[in-house]
Amino acid sequence: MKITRLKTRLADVPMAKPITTAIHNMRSVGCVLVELETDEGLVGQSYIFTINATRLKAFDEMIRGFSHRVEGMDPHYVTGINSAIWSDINPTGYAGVTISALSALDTACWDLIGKAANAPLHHIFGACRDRIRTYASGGLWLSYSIDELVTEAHEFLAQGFRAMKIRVGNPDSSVDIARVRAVRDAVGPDIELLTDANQALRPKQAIRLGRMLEELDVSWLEEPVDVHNLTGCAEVRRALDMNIASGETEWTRYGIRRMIEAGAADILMPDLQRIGGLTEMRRAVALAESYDLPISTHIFTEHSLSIAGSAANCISVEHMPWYAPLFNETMQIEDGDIVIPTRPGTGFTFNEAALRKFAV
Ligand code: SMN
Ligand code: MG
Repeated sequence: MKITRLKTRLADVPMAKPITTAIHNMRSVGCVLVELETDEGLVGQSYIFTINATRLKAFDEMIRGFSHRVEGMDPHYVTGINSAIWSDINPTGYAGVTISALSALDTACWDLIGKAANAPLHHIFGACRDRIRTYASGGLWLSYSIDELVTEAHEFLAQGFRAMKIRVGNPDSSVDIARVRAVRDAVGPDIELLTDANQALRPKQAIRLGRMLEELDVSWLEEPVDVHNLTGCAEVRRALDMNIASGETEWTRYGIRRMIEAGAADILMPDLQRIGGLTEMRRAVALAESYDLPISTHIFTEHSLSIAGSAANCISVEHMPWYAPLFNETMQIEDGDIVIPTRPGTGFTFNEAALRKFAV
């Protein structure tokens, strides 16, 4: 099988209403959609995203700049393609637009490998499970009132979720505590609550907040401090009984390695785009496993399910509904789990009508 053409399209999917975290203001999800056409008629698909579609063209340009690395190649040689792009980006660096481009091309190759074998990728990687614990993450934003938080928490329960993530990181921690307490009271003791501070806190403030969150039986505090402050994050981790989850802002397995070496997280959260695609994701996950550390994948839910189905140390996936409008297939939630699809490749294909509707 040979890749005959790299094709990209841009889309911008508006959110139902604007949302905020401690550091993000989002009103839409911009995507570069990548397709690798082949001489066998199969098409490998993947995508990367930018918040509010900013700088989308720069990402598109970087991806298309690697057309010579995929066109004419057999996608089964994905590790070789990955290494060639890795060498190409040496002068530009191993973060940001370069690694995002690598991610898109690598994952599209894997989608082709699955489609050519007529098998889901977790079977190809070596499966360990057919379903994975998930938590509702497309909500409970920092911008919501307490009434909105409570209403949405009930909606998540009705949708089949048994866990959900609340954004925290208000300058006044008592505001965070009142909000988390309202959700805890609404959902009862059996639902798992997670929190994400999106790097907003100083270490001492994070420790204080964490101690109060422990009283509300919160399972993890995510990204408590600035991403560059690994020492501070490790300090928070050592001071709390509660788990620290982090890693979404790290690039490649080397970012994950730095985080592990610093002792900065109990649960690592690799992000498919920022890690550099499924090849690099599997390396990062295996690295975490060699330190007996669990992982929980960050956003990119549909395209991370093959990792969840094949990595023994994957404890959950973040359920982020942003990209769902782009696909023909929907994620199936049952009793708090996502059923890992057995369709070939990633198991998700672009919906042409949606791509026309959201085209940039
Ligand atoms: C998050 C990431 C990207 C945009 C908004 C929110 C958040 C998460 O950190 O983990 O979902
Ligand atoms: Mg986060």
